[in-house]
Amino acid sequence: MKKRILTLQDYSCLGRCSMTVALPTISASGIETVGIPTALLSNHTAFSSWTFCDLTPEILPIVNKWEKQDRVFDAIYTGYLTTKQIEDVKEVFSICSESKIRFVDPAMADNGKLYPGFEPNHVEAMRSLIALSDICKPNVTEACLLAGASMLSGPQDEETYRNLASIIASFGPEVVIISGAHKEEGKLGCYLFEKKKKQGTLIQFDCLPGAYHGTGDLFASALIAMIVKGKGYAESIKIAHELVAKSIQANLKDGVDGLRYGPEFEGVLSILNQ
Ligand code: PXL
Repeated sequence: MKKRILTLQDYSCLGRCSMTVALPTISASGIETVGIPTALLSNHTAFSSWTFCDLTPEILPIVNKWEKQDRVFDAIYTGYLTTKQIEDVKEVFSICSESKIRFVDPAMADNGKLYPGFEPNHVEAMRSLIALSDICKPNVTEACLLAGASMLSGPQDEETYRNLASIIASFGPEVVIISGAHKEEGKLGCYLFEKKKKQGTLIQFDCLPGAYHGTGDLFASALIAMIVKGKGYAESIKIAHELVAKSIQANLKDGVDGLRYGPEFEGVLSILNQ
């Protein structure tokens, strides 16, 4: 049976992120992508201004229109959501309850702060969504906010990441993957925590220069695609990282401003279908 992933996140027309990254990335892995755009923006919010059309009223009618067999997915993957959309997404989880994996990327903060437009109550709402997830993939900033811990930046020891991940796992998810974790300068990686094994591993890679918007979405899309393809968590993390690293190398080669226009992934997607 062909595999299918349902993803719910915004569609930002300009600046690679969210849906414009998820659709091609998951499709390139050979998995069908069913995308519900939760909002339409002219561009993502790291630009100086943007338009925003809220598509919340469409979410439940879309899912309710589908035949019963069309509501079963190998994974439901959520990304950037507004605070009030979280309740609707919980309802989608319930309607599509026969789906195998609920994968939540909190997509709400980076570099020590919430993205523009989010209030602190968003963190609480996101915690309630994470409680229903099987796999949660926060970055370090999001992990600190979700765990209610003080904000961290720079290298940390493994124990610190383990504490954050186990607090988040205690809310519900079986697996927590903290991206951007590292214990050495010049490295960047992921902390992988599996509740049933009661332990975690830090997987580190070399850090590339520059600042990029949308790499979290690229990483999350590739990660869930590889997990659905049946690769193990550590291998999925390595492949997703390789995709991000090769995309950044393309930005560097072409001199493209990755902070606004995002990771140049188009030429390297083939690594996902091997
Ligand atoms: O990459 C996360 C993201 C997704 N969608 C929108 C964003 C951001 C981060 O800023 O602004 C609209």
